[in-house]
Amino acid sequence: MNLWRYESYAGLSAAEDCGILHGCENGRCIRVAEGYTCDCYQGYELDMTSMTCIDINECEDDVSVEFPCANARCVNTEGSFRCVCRRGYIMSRRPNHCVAA
Ligand SMILES: [Ca+2]
Repeated sequence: MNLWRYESYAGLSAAEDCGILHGCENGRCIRVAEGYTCDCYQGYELDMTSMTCIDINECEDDVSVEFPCANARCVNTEGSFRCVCRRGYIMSRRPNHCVAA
């Protein structure tokens, strides 16, 4: 049964089990018709050339339609990002949204 096949491979991480170099670091190895691929964790995207999940730089303009931080500087972190309020601004209740102090 197809579902069982999928389940049996889901969650493999060791390179020798996965059949992919580095074994889907920052992701989950899944079996597909073509062989194996990596289902990357949130905040990561698959780099097809190296078949590894690499951090998404959320602070880059082309990633988000909207800049993720309001009145703040965007700092890219591994698997995520954070916003550092500009001088004279403090973090509001809205996530990643700074308001005038
Ligand atoms: Ca990031």
